[in-house]
Amino acid sequence: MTENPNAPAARLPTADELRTRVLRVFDVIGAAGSAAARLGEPGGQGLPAGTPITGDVLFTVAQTDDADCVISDAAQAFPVWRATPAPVRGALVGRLCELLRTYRNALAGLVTVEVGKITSEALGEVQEMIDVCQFAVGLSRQLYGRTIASERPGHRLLETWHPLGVVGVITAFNFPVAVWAWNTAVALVCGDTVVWKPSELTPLTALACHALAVRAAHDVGAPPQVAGLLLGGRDVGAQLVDDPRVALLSATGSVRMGRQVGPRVAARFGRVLLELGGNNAAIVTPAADLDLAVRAIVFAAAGTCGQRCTTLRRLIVHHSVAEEVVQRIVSAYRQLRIGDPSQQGTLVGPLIHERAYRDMVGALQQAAADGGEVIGGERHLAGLCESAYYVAPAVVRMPAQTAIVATETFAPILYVLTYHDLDEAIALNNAVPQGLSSAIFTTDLREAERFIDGSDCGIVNVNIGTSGAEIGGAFGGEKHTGGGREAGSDAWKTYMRRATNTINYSGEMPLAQGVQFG
Ligand code: UN1
Repeated sequence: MTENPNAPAARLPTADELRTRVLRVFDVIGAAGSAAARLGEPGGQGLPAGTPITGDVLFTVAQTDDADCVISDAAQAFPVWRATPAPVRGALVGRLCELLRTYRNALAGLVTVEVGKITSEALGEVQEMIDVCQFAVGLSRQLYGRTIASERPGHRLLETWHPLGVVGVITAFNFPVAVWAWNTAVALVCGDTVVWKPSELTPLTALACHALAVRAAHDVGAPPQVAGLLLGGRDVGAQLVDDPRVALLSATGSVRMGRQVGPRVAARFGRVLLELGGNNAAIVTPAADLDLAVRAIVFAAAGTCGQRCTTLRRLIVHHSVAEEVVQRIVSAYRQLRIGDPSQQGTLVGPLIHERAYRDMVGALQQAAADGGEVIGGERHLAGLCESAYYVAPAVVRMPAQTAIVATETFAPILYVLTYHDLDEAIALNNAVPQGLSSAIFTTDLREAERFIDGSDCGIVNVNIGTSGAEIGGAFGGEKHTGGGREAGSDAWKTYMRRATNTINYSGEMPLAQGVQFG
């Protein structure tokens, strides 16, 4: 792939500058001491903490040497925490919310360095944590159970909700902190304690957020062990998967990971919440407002450099508007500034690592071999920095939905397919193994409603892209996406167990279903 001559002349920060930025964040959030205890020179023992901005390793982070001890601490804190009234538990999450708001810019800066998100999206990720904390504080007074009419006189039938125990949270690199917050804020008000195993690629943001959670606990007099952290590789994650004290394992990552984790937790009758891959499509009908559609499509497909699980990967356009839609996307893509994500005006930051780049190149080659016409996808800034992987987002016109189109490649590739009849478009939307997010662009109410009925995904949008969900709804998807739901709505129910209670206050002993016994 060749350099794009239109790429703006750019300078990337040096590794030393980025290191200084990271240390400043730990200083600002008041965690310099705890970070210093874990951060070492690059090349030392532990997890390499890198940045996709330059591809450099900035630090080595000490791994958790005794995962069992962290899980034990969380298990021991559970009886105290579950006995704490839910609104008082909410106070801890409320304090965390205040700290996140205070350090919003600093944390976003760390997200940018560690995963390469542009500043606005990094701020959005921190905002998502703040939003879910606010939601959870309200929830702490709304863990409602139902009462149900009993068939027997003098009997009351009701449901009560109880904490589960330790919740294990495994998160992916692309939302290094928001997904932890979705799970943790809700689990904590539900009375569970949490042990977090972040992606190996994002130990720095994890250290920072964990330090704030511990501080919030101290500030409100809660046991700090309610929010534990495990830093390490797969072996550490495996301990969380297999430990019988972990009542619920919430795991975000690849379908391959979910296939391993799901059955292992199920084998010990633990509960899982899986948030796996997506292969999200948007349909553009002849009745679409194209100005609106193109803006939404460009953000959903190229934003976050195509590295959201909700990224738009397939565009299913009516044949009558396909030419115009593709041209408008391609011309919008040409104006996206690609480069240092911390610089104002940049819209597309780097891919996370070389493997992601190789996967993108491989997918584009396969698509071309399948008869696809590839537009864009070139590497940028390689002359400036060989170890960082900046790419132009690609649009690929495909003759059909081939195997590569049905595969999730975690990179900014938008496959374009055309359709004649809406049923055919909805069938294409559904004809992939994953079922996370989907969208239709139309001003025709009937088309919109048919899509809401027909899409088999967990998220079905109208005149909105596939990504950028608000936390107020339940987030998650069907089929190979894993079926889990987290964040808002009644997703909290996964973090609690339901007890059905029948209370007899009658002084008689009538049996249900009219049974007579002696
Ligand atoms: C993810 O990519 O794992 O809906 C989560 C969105 C974000 C969350 C994405 N609110 O795009």
